[in-house]
Amino acid sequence: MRYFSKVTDLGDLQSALQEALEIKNNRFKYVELGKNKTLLMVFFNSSLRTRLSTQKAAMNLGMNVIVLDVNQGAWKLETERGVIMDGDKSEHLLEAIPVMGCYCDVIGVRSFARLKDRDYDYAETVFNQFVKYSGRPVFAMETATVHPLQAFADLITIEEYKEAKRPKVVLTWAPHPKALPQAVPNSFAEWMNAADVDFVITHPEGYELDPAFVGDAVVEYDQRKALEGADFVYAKNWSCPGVTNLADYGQVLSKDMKWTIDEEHMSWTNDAHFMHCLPVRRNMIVTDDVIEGPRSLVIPEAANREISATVVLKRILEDLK
Ligand code: AN0
Ligand code: CP
Repeated sequence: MRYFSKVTDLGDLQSALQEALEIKNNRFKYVELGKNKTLLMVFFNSSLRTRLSTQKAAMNLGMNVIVLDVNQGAWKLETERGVIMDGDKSEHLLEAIPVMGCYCDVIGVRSFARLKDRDYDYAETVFNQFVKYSGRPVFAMETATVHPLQAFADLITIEEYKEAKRPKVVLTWAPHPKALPQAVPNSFAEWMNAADVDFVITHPEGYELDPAFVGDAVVEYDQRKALEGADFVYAKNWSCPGVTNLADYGQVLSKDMKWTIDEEHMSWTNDAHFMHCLPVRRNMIVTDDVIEGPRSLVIPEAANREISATVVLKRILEDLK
């Protein structure tokens, strides 16, 4: 594997899941694979889990790790071509990327959606420049439109905790004070569509996700109907994807607290497990009682980020030229 941003990059998903569970039992099995190989993690945005779990994954594989926080100490980077650089940006991404490639063997990139221009975000302009100009394998650590390491960790978690052979999984929008990207729900939808689950998406009108990610999923606007019989409730906020109205792209259209997941919402489900990728705003997305309750999986999900990243880095290392 040379690039990782989508579920099909892993090939057969069942084999990838099996590999994840094997690695979880013996996470240092491939510790020789990354000897004298260097991972560079480039962050344009904040992170707790991705930073720690991906670094830990690289250490499981015997790699060296360099972390660059672009906004803390590096030169400010221009990302557009053709701009007269007479402002505060000292360096262009088109030089910075190949330079970064000189010092490492593999690159992970975190670069969130700007939520201003839908075409710019959905073209994955920043991530694709790393693919094109770094000369290195590149993987997504949440890009403008996808967060595949999270979706893979979530799928591993569902596999571990499911009680039915084909569980019902519900992705529900929940309120948040600020505009957030669609990367997490996009990838979650993409991965659930590829997995052996019954998948339902629920959100207020106007929050329709990009059809490329929704695929054949059932979209149910009545949150209560959607949650009925659910085995897993995956809550997440996202801003307007601009599918039905492009002018609303990146806007907060609703802060309706009736969508907050509380004990009453959970009582409509089949004693569902609660999931969220974190970081989460309590009592906006989910109440204290639900996130602290016995069916909450938020910590196991975070723990599985180390496993998803170990599988991805292992596969990239195996194909290094
Ligand atoms: C980010 C998001 O919603 O995409 C990162 C989630 C993993 N969340 C925030 O910025 C709060
Ligand atoms: N879930 C997740 O990616 O968290 P961070 O933003 O802390 O990395």
